[in-house]
Parts: sequence; structure tokens; C-alpha cells
Amino acid sequence: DSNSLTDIENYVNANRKEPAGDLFGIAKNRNVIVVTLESLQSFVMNEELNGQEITPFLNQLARESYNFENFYHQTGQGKTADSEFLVDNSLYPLSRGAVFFTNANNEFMATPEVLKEEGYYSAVFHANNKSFWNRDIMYQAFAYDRFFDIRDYDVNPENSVGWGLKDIEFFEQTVEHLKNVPQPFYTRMITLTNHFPFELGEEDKMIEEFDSNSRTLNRYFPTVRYLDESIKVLFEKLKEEGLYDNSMILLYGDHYGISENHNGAMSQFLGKEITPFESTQLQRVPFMIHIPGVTDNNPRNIEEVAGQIDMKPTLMHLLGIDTREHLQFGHDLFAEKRLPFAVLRDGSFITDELIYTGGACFVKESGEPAEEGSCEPYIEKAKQELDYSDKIVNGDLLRFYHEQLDGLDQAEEIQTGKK
Ligand code: GP9
Ligand code: MN
Repeated sequence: DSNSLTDIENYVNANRKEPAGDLFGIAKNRNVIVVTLESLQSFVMNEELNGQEITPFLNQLARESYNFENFYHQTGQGKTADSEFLVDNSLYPLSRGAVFFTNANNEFMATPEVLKEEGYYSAVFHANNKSFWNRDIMYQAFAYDRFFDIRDYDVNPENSVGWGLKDIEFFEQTVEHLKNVPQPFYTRMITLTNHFPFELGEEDKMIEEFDSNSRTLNRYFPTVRYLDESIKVLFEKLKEEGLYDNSMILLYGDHYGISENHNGAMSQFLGKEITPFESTQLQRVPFMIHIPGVTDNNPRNIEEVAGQIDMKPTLMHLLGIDTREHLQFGHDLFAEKRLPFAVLRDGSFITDELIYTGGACFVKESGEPAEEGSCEPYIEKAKQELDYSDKIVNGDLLRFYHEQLDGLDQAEEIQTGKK
């Protein structure tokens, strides 16, 4: 109903921050490539196993990018699809089920739709059946021009493992397609090899397995290392095809790969007990923004807390697109007065100082219980955001919001004499 829509608009407007002046539009008109790093968690970054780097390419890339160290996934049961929803809409996924299934007929104002007005062509690349996660339907609602699905790829037993096409082959074939995509483009590429149960042929193992009682965690490292290598191949191919210099590349981990069922083995790897506090910290996933000619000369390492919900407004502002009329819960991560705050789908939240999870409040730096009442000011805010976002999704409220915007546009046109 329109009452709650007004409340939500007021909330979003009250929390809006002016975009950072120095970076606004720095990537204007560039091609955009958003890479989903399947099941990649931050704990493997800048770490070694048996003396070998687990993610050598990504470690180096992070030093030539805007790199976010305290970036949290905010997905629920919809896993990869929830992350896609967050990235393209800056709305939260639902607490139960996958919004890709439950609300695919909603009206949205997703990134492809916004960028279409700026002359962008949009596409997703993913070598799986188009109906997996109901993607074919949801991508239409997001206004994607094209979905390159499994039928666009040469997939055979030799180039496949586990869930399907191996990531290196995926990127090689993807860039071939990309050559024919109209520019400027907004594209997303979704990897697959680093997916549970983390299968990999011996010939593709560039590091050894870990040695613990969890076969899952043991196998995770070689598939992560393989994913890392595939990103290197993507970058090489983009350069070869002249698609690198004029692009902006965002890479993010979609959700955890190692569940709490493997806490024993995980504590063996990390050398510390996996408490609820540590479990929350393990929800950090990599996020970096690479802008050739910009971030390689002036990289930034950002420690402030952020989440997947912030990707859309950040991306828009880097492209120089105003988001004042966007109903979104994320913030431009470069905005000066931004409140560092990430709400996880289970109601946990993280600020620069605090972590709240399972009803307990911890000091972020030490993991010690925080002073009584420290988390209090944020508990209501976290609930409020999730609740407002759920209202938008469950009530398909963007239908009404669009009507309002159309009305405003018409009023403005009359005023300025365009009508
Ligand atoms: C499936 C792939 C994996 O196409 O994106 O989905 P997940 O199980 O991670 O949600
Ligand atoms: Mn996934």
C-alpha cells in the first residue's frame, strides 16, 4: 500500500548521502563487467597453504584496485541468485525462499533498466540451464537484453567438472561472445567451478588439498586456486581482445562456501575457535573494483564495513549516474559521510566497531563482549531496513513508485514547457 511506500521513501531519503565528488563519473561510459566469484570467502585472500598462495592473481589485483576488506555477503536461501538480486537492485533478498522464484513477476528498477537509458546494452553470461534459479524469467524483469546460457557454450565431458563447464573454458568462450556485444555494455559473468562439493581433476589442481577431517574444506583450496587462475585468464583475454582498457571490472564473492558444519576443520585452518563472532566474520567475501588506468595508479584499500547491497549505488556513481530517484538500501561506498553498516539476512549486523549476532553484541576488533547496550542503537535500524525491503518485495511496491515517478516527470515537463 502507498502508506508504507511513503514511510520507506522517507527512510531512504533521510539516509541518503551525497556521492563522493572526486570519484563521481570517473568511469563514465565505460563497459562494465561484474564477475561473480562462486563461493569465494575472504579468509583465503592473502593466505598460504603449504607455503603457496591460494589466490595469487586476486591478491595482486586487489593491490591495483579499490579493494574492500570488510565486505559482507547478505544472501539467504537463494544463494547465488540472492547475490544477483542484491547487486542489481540494492534491495535485500527474502528471509525464506529465493526472491528469484517468489517474486519474478514484480516490477523492479534493476541496473540494466537504469543503464539502458544511458545507452547501455546488458547481458549475463552463465553456462547453466537458463531456468536454474528461474533466471530466464527474472532477467527479463531486470530488463537484460541477452542471457548467454548453456546453449551458447560448447560444453563437453572434456571441458567440464562438477557442476559443468570449467571456469577457464567459460571465460575463454565468454570473451569470444563479448566481442560481439554492443558497447557500452553492462555484463555479469557467473563462475561455477568453485561450487560445493568442490570437484576438480588432478590436471587442474595448482595447489594441494588441505589435510583435515573435512573433505569439503580440503577440496575447497584447489578449486579456489583454480577460480583465481580463471580470473587471470579472463583479464588476459580481455586485454587480447581490446576490451580491457575501456572497462570497469567488479569482482565479488557471492556467499560462503564452507558452512558451519565444517567448523572443526575450519578452526584447524585458521588456528582459532569458530565462535559465533568468528562465524560472522567468515561471512566476509572479496569485493574489488578495478578501473584500468585509474585504480592501478591509485589503488585504495578500504577497511570500512560494506555489503553487497552497496554495489549498485557505488557502481552508478562511478558511472556518473545520479541515484536520487532510486529506492535502494545501499550506499555509495565512497560517500564521505557514509555509515559503515552491513545487515546480514539473519538480522546480524556489523559496524566498524561492533558485531551483533545471535542476540549478542561483540567488539569487532577483539571479539570480546561489548559493553551493555552498545548495539542497541543499531538493532532497530537493522530490523527496519530488512522489514522495509521485504515490504517492497512482498508488496511489489515498485509498481506504485514507478507511477509516482512518471507523474513527477510529467509535472516537470509541463513546468519546463516541454509539454
Ligand atoms: C548455479 C550456480 C550456483 O547456476 O549459480 O548456484 P548456488 O547453488 O551457489 O546458489
Ligand atoms: Mn553460488
